[in-house]
Amino acid sequence: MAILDDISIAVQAGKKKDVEALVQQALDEGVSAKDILEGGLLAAMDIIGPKFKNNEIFVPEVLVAARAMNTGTALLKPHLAAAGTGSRGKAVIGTVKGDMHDIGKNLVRMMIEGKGIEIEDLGVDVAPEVFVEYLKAHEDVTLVCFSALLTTTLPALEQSVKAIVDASLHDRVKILVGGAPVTTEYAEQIGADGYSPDAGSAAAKAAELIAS
Ligand code: B1M
Repeated sequence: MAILDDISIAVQAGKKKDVEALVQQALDEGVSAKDILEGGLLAAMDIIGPKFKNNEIFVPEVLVAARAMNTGTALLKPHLAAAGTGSRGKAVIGTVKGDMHDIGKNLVRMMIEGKGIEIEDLGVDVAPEVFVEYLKAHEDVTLVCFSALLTTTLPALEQSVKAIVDASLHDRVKILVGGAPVTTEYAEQIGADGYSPDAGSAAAKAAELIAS
């Protein structure tokens, strides 16, 4: 579909305003949010990823592309999953310490919200003690979601899980982890309660963990 290619090209070029206008146009033309996400926005990241790896493009270009991408996903938010009526529970999410990647985390947050779960977003580069302080101050939160995108921040993921356990919060709070370098085996090894490879399955897992 031409408009999806246009969205992908605009994201790659970091043209935030064009992305905004094109995503809105696609929605107005009746293209589904899922198709816009997968065929336009994520398709752009599939092109950017290898170029970044091969040093064909660099951090500044990827950063503006990521901003354009986040603008597009924010527009899709109300369409990606209908919000449930009433709260099905409370959760908190963040990207672990040392890690600045937030596109995947933002998608996971949106999909979890779509399940009717209230979720606070602590942002990126979140230290384990910040999660712990938040959970101590919010006793009705029963799920913490950690996102990690770098192999070098996997230790921070493990430390975040350990901090929850050490603070004696694990009886009340379930732990969901994910991100490109994370696997089911690694999640089990570090003591997380759940792992999901993508935003859709993360939302389903979040609902399951909150209900258990
Ligand atoms: Co970064 N980066 N980056 N980067 N970056 C990767 C991850 C990399 C694979 C690129 C590459 O070399 N091919 C590589 C990591 C290699 C590795 O560790 N094995 C890499 C690197 C090396 C780096 C730097 C070190 C580069 C440098 O400075 N030399 C640096 C590190 C900065 C830091 O964090 N401290 C860096 C910086 C950046 C930017 C800032 C420029 C930018 C991020 C901007 C932003 O996020 N606002 C960036 C980007 C955009 C990427 C790529 C191109 C795209 C990531 C992305 O958003 N993907 C990425 C290459 C790639 O992935 N192809 C790359 C789309 C997103 C929807 O997917 O994030 O995987 P993803 O999320 C998915 C799942 O993983 C899952 O669901 C999401 C949706 O389906 N998921 C969860 C994520 N969190 C979850 C949590 C869950 C469950 C599922 O439960 C709680």
